[in-house]
Amino acid sequence: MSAAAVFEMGINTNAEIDDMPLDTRFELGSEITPIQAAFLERHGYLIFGNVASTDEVARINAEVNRIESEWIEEDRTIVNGVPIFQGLGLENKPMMQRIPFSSCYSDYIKNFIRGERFEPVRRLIGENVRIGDSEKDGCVVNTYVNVPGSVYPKLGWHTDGLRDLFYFRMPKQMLNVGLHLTDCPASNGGLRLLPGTHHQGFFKMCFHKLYFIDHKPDPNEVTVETRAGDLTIHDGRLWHRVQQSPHTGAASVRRSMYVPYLTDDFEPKHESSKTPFYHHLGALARKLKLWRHR
Ligand SMILES: O=C(O)CCC(=O)C(=O)O
Ligand SMILES: [Fe+2]
Repeated sequence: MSAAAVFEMGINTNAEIDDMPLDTRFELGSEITPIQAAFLERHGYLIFGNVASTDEVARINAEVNRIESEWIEEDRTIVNGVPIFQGLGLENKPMMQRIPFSSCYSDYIKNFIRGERFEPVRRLIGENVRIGDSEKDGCVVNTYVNVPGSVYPKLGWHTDGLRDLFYFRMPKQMLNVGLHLTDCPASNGGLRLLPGTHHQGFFKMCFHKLYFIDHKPDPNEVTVETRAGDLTIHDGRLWHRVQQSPHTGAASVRRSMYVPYLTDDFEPKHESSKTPFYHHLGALARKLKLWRHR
């Protein structure tokens, strides 16, 4: 293709994106289309509908529930140096609200996230990309619920590049891939994104909002409505949050699973891995919350 033709294609793609709603649900095919790539570049995220079937979602949820019961039984509080968020869920029963390294404890999840349908997502991230089952926090499952003993009913504004900011470096593009395991209409809270903020500079990425403390809706935020089985991709530099459900009990439950696609050096964790200091802070905050509840 000539340079002029490529240039023209770019102009047409941009014009098409101007007309697309911010909550467009795309279809995940065998490749990421130029429109999808351009939408991601412009806004910093993509929403794909119906990536996992109802049966697959049910199976993953069953696996997560099994891991949760086993860990409750074992009184496990930490995996590879990463604390599990432990709260009290429905009927005031112990609940694991953030399960790290899930794919190390479930062959089904481990194989599922390596399925052919995710190849275009993996290739979008880069050629030399691997799934880090035992790196960073592994494949994390978040379960939000709004009950008095919950330590995780919502998540304040943040970017996922905070760790880099501590080292005074601008995070490189990192794409976070989330599989949604429950239906979540806007009326049940859920994921909120601030489009285009992945293009902001270092200063705004540090100070645009108060990390994790600020929960206030932003007039420019986009509400991501998901059905169980949808997949989202968001740029790690984008500001986002999880809005608390206005419902309580079972109606407020929302579950998401984030698959770690990594490109940096292989750094597996193990039982004696040190707890990163920000996890110490979080663990303290959750303890205080539960203590106040008791
Ligand atoms: O639950 C979600 O969809 C978002 C979770 C999130 O932003 C995070 O864990 O950093
Ligand atoms: Fe996040």
